[in-house]
Amino acid sequence: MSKESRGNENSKNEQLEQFRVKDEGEKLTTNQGLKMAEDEFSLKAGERGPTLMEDFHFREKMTHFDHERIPERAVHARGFAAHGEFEVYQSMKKYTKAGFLQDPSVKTPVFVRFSTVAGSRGSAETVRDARGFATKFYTQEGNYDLVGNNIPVFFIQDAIKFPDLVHAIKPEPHNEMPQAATAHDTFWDFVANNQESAHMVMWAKSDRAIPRSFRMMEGFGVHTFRFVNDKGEAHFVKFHWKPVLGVHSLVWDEAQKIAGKDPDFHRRDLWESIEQGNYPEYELGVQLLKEEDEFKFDFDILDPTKLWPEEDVPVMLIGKMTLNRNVDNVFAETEQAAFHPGHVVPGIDFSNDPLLQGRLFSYTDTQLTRLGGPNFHELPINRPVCPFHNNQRDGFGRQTINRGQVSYHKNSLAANTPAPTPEAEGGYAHYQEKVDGRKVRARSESFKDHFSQATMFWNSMSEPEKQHIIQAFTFELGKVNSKSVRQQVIDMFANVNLELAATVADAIGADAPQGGGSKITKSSPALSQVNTAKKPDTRKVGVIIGHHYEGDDVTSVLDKLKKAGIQPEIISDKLGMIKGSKGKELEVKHTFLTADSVLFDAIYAVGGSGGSKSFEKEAISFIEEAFAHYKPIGATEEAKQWLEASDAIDSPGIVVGKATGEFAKKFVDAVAAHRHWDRQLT
Ligand code: HDD
Repeated sequence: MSKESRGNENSKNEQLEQFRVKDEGEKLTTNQGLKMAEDEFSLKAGERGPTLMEDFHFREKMTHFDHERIPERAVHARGFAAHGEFEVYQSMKKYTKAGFLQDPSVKTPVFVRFSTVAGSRGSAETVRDARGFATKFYTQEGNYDLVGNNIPVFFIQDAIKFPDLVHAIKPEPHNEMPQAATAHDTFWDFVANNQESAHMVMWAKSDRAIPRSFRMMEGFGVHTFRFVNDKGEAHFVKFHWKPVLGVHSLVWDEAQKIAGKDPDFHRRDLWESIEQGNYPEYELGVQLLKEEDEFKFDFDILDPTKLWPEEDVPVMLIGKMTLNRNVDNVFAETEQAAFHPGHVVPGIDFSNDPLLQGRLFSYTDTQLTRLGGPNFHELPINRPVCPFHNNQRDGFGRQTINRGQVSYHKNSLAANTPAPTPEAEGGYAHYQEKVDGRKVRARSESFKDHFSQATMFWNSMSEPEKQHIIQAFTFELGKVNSKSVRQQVIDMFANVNLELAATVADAIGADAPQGGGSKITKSSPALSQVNTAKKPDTRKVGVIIGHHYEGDDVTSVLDKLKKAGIQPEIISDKLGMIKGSKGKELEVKHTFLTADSVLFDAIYAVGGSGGSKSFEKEAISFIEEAFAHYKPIGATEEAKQWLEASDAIDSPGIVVGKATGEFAKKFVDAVAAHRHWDRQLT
């Protein structure tokens, strides 16, 4: 196959290029191409008279504006996306015939949209929530969408309950509060009365729900899918995205403050990383299971509230995705992107997971309202890079000009084309799974254990992670008004872990659980973020330095931090240049007013207050906050007094010393560790 016929990583970009328009430097025209002599004043009967109906320019401009907004997504409304490419490490021919998983020399273009779930389009990004992780692979066999989340299980087992779940999570209908939060009565009432949610609730109250960055979270396809090879043999498969930078989270107090200080925190982080060439990378992992092993587990592999422990079914890393290009226009690309779990390619098929089965209906359906008709596949971002032909015609916004007389099948006038492709030649044929059953509205007995894996998740957490879960329950239930709902939740989670339920009960004034407890002792170390990759790369360090700084030359430390991939940014009381003692100049990027401790991964306190009390107060407050959020703090001997004033001394993750190479090395290690949980906070 030639490189052209296999496609290439630029094929989507080249396709989009046909639709890009540069307005800068051009003449202003109407949509009909008419150059206008005036764009500031409507056409009036006299300078002080009424506007005339004849003013087609006014009408066109205003009509377009009046219709600029489209409905936001019913869920996952707040999102941000980027382009990139995917390459497979070695051929997966043995398991799947999917074309984009065959040849390591082929790079497949991708478009990935990350999102929160509950909040509306303008809501803050660091709220406690699952994150969407939706990937569109533009393959030569059509678009393949992997529409996943950063949590590997879901709240419900059957898609028919999705509207109920979403109604319970969203702001309450009588007063539309709270925005982008599950800390309210209806969500917890749903949880307590739909106990299949237990496992995902544990994840959603863990650090996973407050990621540090889209670049530092895992993605999961959640459902069991099928890989089918060219011999027609199938394997069950679960998909994973593993971030190369590891999985890291914020702490809750920090996440809430960031929501106010920078509601765009996650998109800014993604956008800036790509602009700086720090391309986010994720490895694609698969867990594979032979068809005959379907019933070997103590849970049903069709149940989307269950994961396959990685220690039992190892994750095979099969490829890498790199996000390397920001969008040109958020509306045209990110907002108009339409993902659908039913967008598959030959070699990838479904399982009978009842949640997945329902999703296969919902996603195309929702686009009809959101994108205004059945032609959304023609929008530039949604077009496949391979040709597409069929007998579908017309509808709002149709762009394709289908030529010819025939638009039906079968026909003789066009020699029965467009023609189906036999499976052996690459046509999609559904896996011929044998199914046999009565029509019933029921849940399988094998779906009825709601607590074992929730307990396994709890057992797998480190002590700080457990404390965070307790705090999250305490916070959220503390916001629930109904005492009955609070008690129901306590009694429910007693089935997961008694200590968890009893501690939360005590904190929220509920009765200690009467029964419950779990016999499950299994844990899965892969679930704890303690065991993730720890790297200093792209971490932001706030460097506090004043215009009177006279100490060691800190530029060599800053250079060493940069060499380790860290991004030091200077914070001071005023913008401008700071002259160090050795004459080297540093540019101030933020002032105490525009920056905040919560927006950095670590603080490097240098000095130079010139005795100004207000400068020192600001510096100390930055340090205090970083300390309370378990962040690494570095300081020169001069700035040590600020640490002492903040009680942030002699604790893990605190590095004090002269601006030497040794200091830089220790500080880089402290930054790479992300957070220092063993710090004593008094
Ligand atoms: Fe969904 C959007 C992920 C269950 C119905 N979903 C949506 C998006 C993601 C997910 C990432 C945003 C896509 C984008 O960026 O445009 N959804 C999931 C996962 C689920 C899940 C991982 C469980 C495993 N979803 C689910 C069910 C239903 C839906 C059971 C309905 C039966 N989801 C939708 C939707 C959305 C959507 C209402 C809103 C906007 C859209 O589809 O395009 O149709």
